Amino acid sequence: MDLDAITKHSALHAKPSGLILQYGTAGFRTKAEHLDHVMFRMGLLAVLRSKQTKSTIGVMVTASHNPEEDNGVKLVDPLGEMLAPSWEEHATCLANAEEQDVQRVLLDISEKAAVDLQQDAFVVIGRDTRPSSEKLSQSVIDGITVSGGQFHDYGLLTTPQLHYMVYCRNTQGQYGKATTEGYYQKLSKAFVELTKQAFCSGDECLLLKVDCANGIGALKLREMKNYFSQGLSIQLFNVGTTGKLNHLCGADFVKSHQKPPQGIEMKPNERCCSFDGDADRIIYYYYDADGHFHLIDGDKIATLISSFLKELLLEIGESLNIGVVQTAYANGSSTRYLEDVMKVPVYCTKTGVKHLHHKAQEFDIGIYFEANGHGTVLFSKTAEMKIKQLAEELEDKKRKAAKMLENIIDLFNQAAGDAISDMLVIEAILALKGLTIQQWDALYTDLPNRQLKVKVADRQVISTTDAERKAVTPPGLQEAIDDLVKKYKLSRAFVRPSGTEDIVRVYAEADSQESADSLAHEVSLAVFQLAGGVGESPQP
Ligand code: G16
Repeated sequence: MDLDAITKHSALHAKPSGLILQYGTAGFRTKAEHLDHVMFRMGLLAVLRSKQTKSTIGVMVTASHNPEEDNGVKLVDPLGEMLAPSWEEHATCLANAEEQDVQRVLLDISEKAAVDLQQDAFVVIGRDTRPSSEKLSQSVIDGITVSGGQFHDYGLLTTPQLHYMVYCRNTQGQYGKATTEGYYQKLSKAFVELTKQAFCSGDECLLLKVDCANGIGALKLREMKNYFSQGLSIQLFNVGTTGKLNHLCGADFVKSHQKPPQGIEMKPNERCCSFDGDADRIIYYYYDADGHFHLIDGDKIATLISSFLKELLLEIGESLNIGVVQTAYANGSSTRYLEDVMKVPVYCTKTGVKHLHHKAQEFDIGIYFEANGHGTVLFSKTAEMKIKQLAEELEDKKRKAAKMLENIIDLFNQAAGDAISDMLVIEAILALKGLTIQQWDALYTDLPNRQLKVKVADRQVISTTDAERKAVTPPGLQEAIDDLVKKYKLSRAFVRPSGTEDIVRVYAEADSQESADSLAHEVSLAVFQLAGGVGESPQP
């Protein structure tokens, strides 16, 4: 590495003085205008990580669900997973180093992580449709080239597509072909195979309306539509021609406001879904005949998938070990249903798919979904081999079930939660089981809940424990929450600092919507008072 050249180029991507950022829930995120130096430095870091792992590393430029003005960056590790925690620390150190310290920090990281600097490096880059993304990804490329790395710029990609590319490249194509065409072919082939015998009558069950959040999902779904000449008819809304990214639309908006996005025409009982800005989350919803809005979130997606997989395993007579992973945001009814009715073990981790993914790897079949619609299913190598073998050996109905499992393995993006792949899995399951969206929704009834955001001077004053379900600091906050929770029936509440936005998140659930709203509001006030709220105090 030519350290002098790096220093020279680094000065062209100067860090704004006093700016401190942290590698959070999903990488760095803040206003796009503050990110040029971070992008350059993440180019440098990706080269080091590539040299150390002797593998291709991914860099995704996106701020996913955040407003259009924000941007962000995250690194993707060799098997398509999120960056290892120790490297998150290196990323934070490098991003915050003052200009004169960049060389030293790079050498420190190389030494601590035993990076062989003579090793070749290869990095792949993807970006979302934000106006700032193209220029910022150019800064990543500057960082890669000046540190002697090779790269391939995929340009516009969904985040899960970039994870997929990295996984394919590091498994020498075994996982799939590392092109968007390869991705479309793999998923559509599995979908078509899986739904071959689906019972589906009338046009209704084939039509799905998709809110694309004015983001990359629209472009990629449009490309992919050509691969489905039959089987599924999708109609796209919020495709980015007029509206702003994630503004009044998209999965995060629908989930947190519990109402439909703007810009979509919904008729009663029509199946609709929303992607988020980089198409790694999906949420379903519909209006019933009485005009009531129903939200089907990540918890219900996990339940649908778990019950389908359990049925297939029962059919083939194989008892692979299944686990479902959720976070504190999981609706209490979903956890009870999974544990008590479906008899599936459920685990709770901290927010952030990196934590859920890690836990899910402990099972033969690890199903993980955040309530916000971010998730996927992981199959262990042993499970995959067993299923493949059974698909050859078994006969009749059992063989059919094993074949279905084989196809569903291919349909899931096992590198990361993926709105396109999850959508196809859900559509296939609904068609195969002949389920309407109402029947799916009726699996269990969600406890009324509310999520709020509180602005504080420094959100790091709040620290948590017990998978974020209890606040440790500031003093008195958890006691205040405990007292408030006691006032309501079937209630639960927690607070945590967001890792993607400069706010504190508040979650509350209770036996009625009124109680959930009121509890969330009271907890917000406690946060505002005890954790240094700024601006206007929370209004009911
Ligand atoms: C990211 C993470 C998710 C997380 C979400 C919110 O989503 O990938 O795992 O749930 O942020 O995180 P926080 O509550 O810490 O702000 P996305 O879709 O924005 O990448």
